[in-house]
Amino acid sequence: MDMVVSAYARHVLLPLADLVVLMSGATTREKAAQRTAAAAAKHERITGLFQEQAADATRMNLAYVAQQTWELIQDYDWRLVDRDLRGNWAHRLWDFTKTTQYTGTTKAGIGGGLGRAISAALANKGTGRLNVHFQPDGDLLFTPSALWTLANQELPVLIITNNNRSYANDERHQEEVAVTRERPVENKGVGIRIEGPEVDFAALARSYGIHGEGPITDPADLRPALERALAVVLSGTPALVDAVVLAGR
Ligand SMILES: Cc1ncc(C[n+]2csc(CCOP(=O)(O)OP(=O)(O)O)c2C)c(N)n1
Repeated sequence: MDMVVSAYARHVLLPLADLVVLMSGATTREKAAQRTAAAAAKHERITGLFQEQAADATRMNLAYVAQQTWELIQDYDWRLVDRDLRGNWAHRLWDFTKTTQYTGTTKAGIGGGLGRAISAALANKGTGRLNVHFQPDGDLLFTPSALWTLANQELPVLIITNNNRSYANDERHQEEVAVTRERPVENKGVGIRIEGPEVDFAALARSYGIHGEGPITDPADLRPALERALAVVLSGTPALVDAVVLAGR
């Protein structure tokens, strides 16, 4: 039987699920319990793998950056103001308990990251919330003047670059296209890799009047840099930590 229910899904779905279980026969309930247990076991196994990667302090991987940031901010009233790292590492490792803790997007034109962080930080201004923002390097190079706006408006945002020194998403596309069109794959980085010279994002931040840390290439240097930047942000102004990460997820 189909039944139309007009309601807010978030208010109705959980009680509805309970009701369905109550109305189900013993076999259905048993099957549901088995599925729940299997999903819980899978969740635990996958979380374990994520945490293993996050604990790997031998290289600047995205899981490590997310974890180091989390350990520092978890006791504050934090907000991830657009966007998560590639691979959604904050969502994999952080404990999100409120919908308001994330104002990010999954898909968007590049150059929009800091603009969206600015609007969230404006909304959070004066509330004591801690704005945290992961910033891909290519995205930042499209709209660096957003750094000036942050400084000008005294918006306390902790910016951590996801600096893989590449427009990496396009590098993957270039590779696929090269294979399909039988062109040399080694050319995939032409116009895409942000190297020779590398951009000094900490210096870029400083040039706009923002506290800059980095470039951080040694995992051991990340936490102290994050701590210094956090102190600046807690004093009410923005700070940027340039984390040079490995490409990929
Ligand atoms: C305005 C605009 N131009 C080009 C693209 C195509 N595009 C999608 S992702 C990407 C590269 C993004 O590089 P970066 O911001 O450094 O992130 P990464 O892929 O390295 O994680 C490009 C060029 C786009 N989405 N929007």
